Amino acid sequence: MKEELGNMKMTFRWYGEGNDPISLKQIKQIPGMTGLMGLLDRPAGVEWTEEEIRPYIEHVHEAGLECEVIESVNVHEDIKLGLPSREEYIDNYIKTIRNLAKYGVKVIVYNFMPVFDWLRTDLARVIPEDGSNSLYFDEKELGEMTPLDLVRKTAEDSKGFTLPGWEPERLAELETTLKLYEGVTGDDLRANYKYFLDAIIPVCEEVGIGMACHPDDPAWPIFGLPRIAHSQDDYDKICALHESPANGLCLCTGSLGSNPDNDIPAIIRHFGEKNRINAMHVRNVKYLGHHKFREAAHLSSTGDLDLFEIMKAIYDTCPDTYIRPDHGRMIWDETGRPGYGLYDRALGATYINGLWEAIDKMSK
Ligand code: DNO
Repeated sequence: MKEELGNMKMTFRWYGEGNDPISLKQIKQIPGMTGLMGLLDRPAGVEWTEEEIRPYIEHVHEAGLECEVIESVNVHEDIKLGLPSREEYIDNYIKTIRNLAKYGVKVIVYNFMPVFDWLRTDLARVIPEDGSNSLYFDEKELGEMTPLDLVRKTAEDSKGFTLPGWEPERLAELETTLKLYEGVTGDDLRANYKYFLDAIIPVCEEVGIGMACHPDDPAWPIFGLPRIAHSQDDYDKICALHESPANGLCLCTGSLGSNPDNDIPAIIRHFGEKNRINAMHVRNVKYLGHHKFREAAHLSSTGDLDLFEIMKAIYDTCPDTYIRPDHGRMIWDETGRPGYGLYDRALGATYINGLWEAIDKMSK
């Protein structure tokens, strides 16, 4: 966790040299950008060694950027399922935490979603108003697809880019993994989660790392799998599994906000006041019907979330957090990783910084 208060840090997600068409130089040129939510392309369950971490972090520093947040260190399915083999994977997770801390990492973003991370039914739905495109979800379309169909479609639509949460090794064993989840309830998943947190959080406290659990996206159960992180109540339970500021959230406004029942500014205030927000993903969504939405530009008036109220809640209750402008639309003929182009995320960062400056000056 960061030590200084009242000093939000704007960061950018980057997929690494050769894996991201966006360069560190371009990221550095976005006004107010302090660093990355960075990642190493490692499969879930392995130790990230110092030999791998050191050159990566040095390379980011050479570009004039910080790397105090890693997104994500993925949690192996055996940990979520509570299988005996979890011991080895938890050991590796702990070694990774220790190794990352040695190189200045303060926050690790991760999730505890079974099998799938985020889900969409279209990665490039054209927005009729302006001809740009963005990620889109319609549960009716999902209803006709099996999990395997969805994986195939997502891979086809991803334009050759690996998508976060859709790493090939995770999906190779999809059918077997889905079978293992049969009969696993939300309470079972929470019990396995507690086992994991009880093992890692004391280490995080010792080395000064805050864990940041990302919400289910979309914010409701999918394919009958247990999902336990899509409401304030869910997160209250997660926080109670291991009481510590190191057991915190990555509050993603667009993921939680996919469900209009979630009052995002109120949820930020609730957990910000408890010192449990270790990272923020800020973006907007446009509701199109029941369990149907598309991602919008960050500007409040283009979607259904109030970004001013969101930034005000952050400013008032967790002003020291790390923020990244989350998914953007594809605009200006950019081609790239769906959700993770340069232009719209840079516009998003600038808008968020503008809101922050205004709130800060108005508050003084
Ligand atoms: C999607 C991302 C998620 C997030 C993970 C964190 O675009 O926000 O994949 O990185 O859930 O582990």
